[in-house]
Amino acid sequence: MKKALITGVTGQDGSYLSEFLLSKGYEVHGVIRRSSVDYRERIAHLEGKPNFHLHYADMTDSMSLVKLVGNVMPDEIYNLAAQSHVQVSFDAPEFTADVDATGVLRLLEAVRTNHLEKTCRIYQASTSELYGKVEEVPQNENTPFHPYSPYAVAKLYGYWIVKEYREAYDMFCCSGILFNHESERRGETFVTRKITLGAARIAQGKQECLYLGNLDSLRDWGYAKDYVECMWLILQHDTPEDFVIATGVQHTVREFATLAFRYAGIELEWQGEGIDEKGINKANGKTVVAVSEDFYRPTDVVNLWGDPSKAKAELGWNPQSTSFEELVHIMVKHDMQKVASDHVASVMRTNLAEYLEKGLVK
Ligand code: NAP
Ligand code: G4F
Repeated sequence: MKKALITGVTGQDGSYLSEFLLSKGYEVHGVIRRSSVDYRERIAHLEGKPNFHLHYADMTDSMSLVKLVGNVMPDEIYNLAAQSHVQVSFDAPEFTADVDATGVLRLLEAVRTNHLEKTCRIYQASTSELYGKVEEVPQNENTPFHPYSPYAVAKLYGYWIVKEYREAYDMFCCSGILFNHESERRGETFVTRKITLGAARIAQGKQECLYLGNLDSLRDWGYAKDYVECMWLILQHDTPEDFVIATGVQHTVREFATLAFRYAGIELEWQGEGIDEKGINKANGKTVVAVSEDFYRPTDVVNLWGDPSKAKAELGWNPQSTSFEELVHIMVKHDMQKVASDHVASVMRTNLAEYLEKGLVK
């Protein structure tokens, strides 16, 4: 039985990758951080399974990583842990660098300290944000990098230190340069999930208006469930190499919103430009989407479009197994149900509080 160690196991990708590796017969070890609240929602259904184990450690704590790697002795490591929000990286640049840049170095050194450099394969979660202020479209493995946020600069260090350790110490360590991938488990402050949840709430009368930033921004959005398979394929390849993982299809934030609202039962009409642009509900003339400068970034990456030819040819991966339309549909369907069940739960809580106060239940 192969042993995999996943950092960032509580995140969107960590949860899908755990499910994927368990289905392949792996013993899966995940890294969690101490927190005052329970944030293990995405992996709650895996806890208690015989081949699924959790360990406390932190990417900012070398000693914890050295001990962890020595205890688990993994065959494969998937380094998914990161401060992964680009806008937040402008507010917390030093922390972002500590986790997303130096953290990668700490993990590589933990592998060397435990003398696993010849047996343990390492996957680094790299990103299309490295292309940043893009120098060509679409972007492939040979496109020059131009990082355009503290997050991207930190991830660029991660990319280069992985390449350096591969060449200097002959380690099997690789970067997957993944373009945006989304799902019903996506964090609620990333634009896609913010839109699908917002559309669901507005459709069910729980919210009036959704405020967004740059509607013209272009992304190559795929489905996270499809992308975790690629992480595994990269480590099963004969040679350690870096791969671009993308769908090869590009859409604007506006197009994502139009489709999400349509699936939620609202046809949008766009009026105005820039900060004054609005998404109007055609059925009643109400403004349901507006632009707020709060969501503009000091520097924004606006034209990401990946070329997955190498992954297709060398890994046999299908970049379009889930289409853009299917992805938006999956997310909206999930969030329509979530908003409805949150409402039922909240009514039940209110009723229960009232009954307890009146002494009707004990
Ligand atoms: P995510 O949902 O934000 O998950 C990030 C994970 O990192 C969480 O489990 C988080 O733990 C953990 N983490 C953060 N700081 C840590 C620390 N100091 N020590 C240990 N763990 C820490 O991100 P994701 O979307 O799954 O992305 C996974 C990886 O792929 C990230 O490295 C991201 O930068 C990269 N990436 C993502 C995309 C995308 O579109 N999703 C594209 C390209 C690259 P808590 O739960 O405790 O916060
Ligand atoms: O959803 P986003 O926050 O994702 P972003 O910045 O592309 O980063 C994600 O993908 C990267 C891969 O390219 C990962 F490396 C990274 O970890 C993360 O998972 O923003 C997408 C676009 C941006 O151009 C942003 O300016 O949407 C624009 N946007 C417009 N309104 C908004 C909003 N973004 C957010 N988060 N919130 C808005 O209201």
